[in-house]
Amino acid sequence: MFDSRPFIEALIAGDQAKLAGLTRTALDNGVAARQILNDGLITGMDIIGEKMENEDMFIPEVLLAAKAMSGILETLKPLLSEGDVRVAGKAVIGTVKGDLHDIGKNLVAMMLESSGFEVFNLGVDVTPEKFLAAAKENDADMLCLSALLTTTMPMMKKVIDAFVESGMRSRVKILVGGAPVTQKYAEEIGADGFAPDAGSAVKLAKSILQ
Ligand code: B1M
Repeated sequence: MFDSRPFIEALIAGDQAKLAGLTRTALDNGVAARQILNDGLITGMDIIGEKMENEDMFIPEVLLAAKAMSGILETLKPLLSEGDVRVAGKAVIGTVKGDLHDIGKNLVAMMLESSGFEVFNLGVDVTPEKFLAAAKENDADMLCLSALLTTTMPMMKKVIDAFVESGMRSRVKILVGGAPVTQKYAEEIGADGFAPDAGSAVKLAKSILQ
């Protein structure tokens, strides 16, 4: 029987070496990569998301856990046949044009990926046209926009306008986030939701795509 607890503990501790050892041993003992991913890592990330929301875990620890998980994902990816991973949805994410902050956005991307989303991370300083092209090309269900500056927040509205004008708006849920962004602002610009942190972004994304 697969015991997921050591994986969850090592993930919460951000201990990539321990996680790598546990993964190697489990694979050698015939545990499926899918089971390690779903029962160990994704469950662990769900717990971390809750801890983050409750302020039992803070950004540096969460970044460490996210990094550790990304490392193990690289090991598991080739072993996961198509259909093994619960694909929760396809998400395009990026920091809007004029804004170069990416730490929080990358954390959201990693946590979405860890929670079963296929994520297309466009990076920083992303134009509305680039968001639109990526959503079309990848048949995205969801768009996640990040802005850390009050001066770049209006760019989120420009992205939403571009989706409306192209006729794509009804096909893609749009979530926004970043330190200066609020629920009220999200409603004003016509976004489908706002998440104050990466943990709630995953929760919101899952509930909105259900
Ligand atoms: Co800048 N910066 N910065 N900065 N920077 C802030 C944002 C600022 C608040 C600092 C301050 O003055 N107190 C201020 C903005 C003021 C304002 O607009 N009101 C500021 C400024 C002014 C600037 C420059 C203009 C400074 C200058 O050059 N004069 C300049 C702008 C450059 C540009 O973008 N064009 C600038 C530059 C930089 C650095 C390059 C040096 C660096 C960024 C490095 C990088 O990202 N690779 C930087 C940093 C590090 C910061 C602070 C200190 C930290 C940001 C951060 O990474 N936080 C920041 C002050 C602060 O926020 N305390 C500041 C940690 C991160 C995990 O949190 O990004 O909030 P956060 O992400 C959270 C949530 O917001 C949410 O989830 C994340 C995880 O929980 N979230 C989402 C984020 N995106 C989401 C998307 C979603 C959902 C949730 O989609 C659905």
